[in-house]
Amino acid sequence: MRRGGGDTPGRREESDTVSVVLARQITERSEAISGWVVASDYARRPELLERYGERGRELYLRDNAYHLSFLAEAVASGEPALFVDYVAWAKSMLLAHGVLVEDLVHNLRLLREALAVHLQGDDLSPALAPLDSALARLPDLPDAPPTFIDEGGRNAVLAQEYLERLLQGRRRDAGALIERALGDGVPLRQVYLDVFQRTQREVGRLWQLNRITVAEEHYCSAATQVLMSQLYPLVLEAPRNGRSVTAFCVADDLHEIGLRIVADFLELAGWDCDYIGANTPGAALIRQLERRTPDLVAVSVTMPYHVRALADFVEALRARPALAELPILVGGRPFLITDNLWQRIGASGWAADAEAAVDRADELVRGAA
Ligand code: B12
Repeated sequence: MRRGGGDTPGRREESDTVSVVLARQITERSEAISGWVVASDYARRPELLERYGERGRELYLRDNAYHLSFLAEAVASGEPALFVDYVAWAKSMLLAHGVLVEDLVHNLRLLREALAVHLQGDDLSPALAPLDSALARLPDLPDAPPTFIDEGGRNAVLAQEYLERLLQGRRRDAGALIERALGDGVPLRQVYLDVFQRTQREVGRLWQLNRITVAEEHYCSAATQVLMSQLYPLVLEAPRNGRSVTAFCVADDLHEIGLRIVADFLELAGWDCDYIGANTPGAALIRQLERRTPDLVAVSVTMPYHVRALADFVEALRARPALAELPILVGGRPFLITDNLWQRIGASGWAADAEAAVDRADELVRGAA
């Protein structure tokens, strides 16, 4: 598995400009494009009304707005893989909610037609490439993603039992299980990665497949967050190494558990961490960084359509003379899907998980000194 990379700060490339302009058009014209797709499909295939009813039309419109938000980011960043991953997700999600794969195929083909009608520019190929990749891959994409708790994996039994207890609403028992495992010698870092990270991803998969409700997902996430807070004193026991980091998630991104694990691993390695958490506006963060400048900034993004906010943050930071050289370490789901996204947005490096993040953070700060 790729675990991370990075050295000197990169720059957004000139060649991105056409893509960024097209992506902006997709975002601005999303409502018109979605309306065109749905009206065309219902006009061409009257059986849709019979299959999904009047409500189906509303859901279809909503889904297309969602498709377009992912497409826009894949176009802006020149990473079709982001959209292919999204279509894999959408395929299994839609199947679990009774939508036929052939209808998704029609949908994507119509989106292609709609872009030709609604976008302006001499060369629309950067906008069409992610759609073409997704259409080509769609038949081979699995109907359901595989479990994250593979039998035989390190601490897999512990993870499975922890998840079962949470799904049964037995939060205290789940906590007791973790306390016992730590007492039996399972290292804290393994509890974080093998149990919390894995079960969080599994919970997401179960929600995606319509096997648990959003309330059950919230319950599991909240229980794990409480437990992590209870374990925090163990994190603070580590001796300090004299380095500092500010960690945050970009504006509108509410997924903070991954970043929190990264922050706790850095604390365990001796870093002083200003953990800011979810949904942080870039401008406010820059003001804070000017007042209290750390050795490193660590930024998390989960939803691909928030990658632009990160790209804008990087650009804004680099434009401030006092902060221009500050190393920026990035991570989160979009970076697990693509190879070069971190470079394209001008970050200094990326890491696939909290363990790799510590190594990369050390390298970046050593390199900057
Ligand atoms: C919990 C959760 C939520 C919670 C978050 C609560 C919280 N307090 O954090 C809530 C309910 C808010 C939420 C909302 C949504 N979610 Co959500 N969510 C999840 C879930 C189940 C778990 C996230 C998590 O904790 N993962 C575990 C952590 C440990 O993993 P990680 O984030 O990858 O972090 C590791 C690495 O990536 C890396 N890393 C992460 N950040 C950083 C930063 C740096 C600097 C570095 C170096 C490394 C690094 O290190 C971390 C630790 O090892 C995921 C499933 C999943 N696969 O992750 C879905 C998931 C991400 N959500 C999803 C969706 C669709 C949504 C919503 C759009 C749903 C909706 N319709 O409203 C919204 C969007 C909200 C928003 N604006 O951000 C989808 C995304 C699908 C896609 N195609 O992109 C997922 C994948 C679920 C699924 N399987 O369908 N969600």
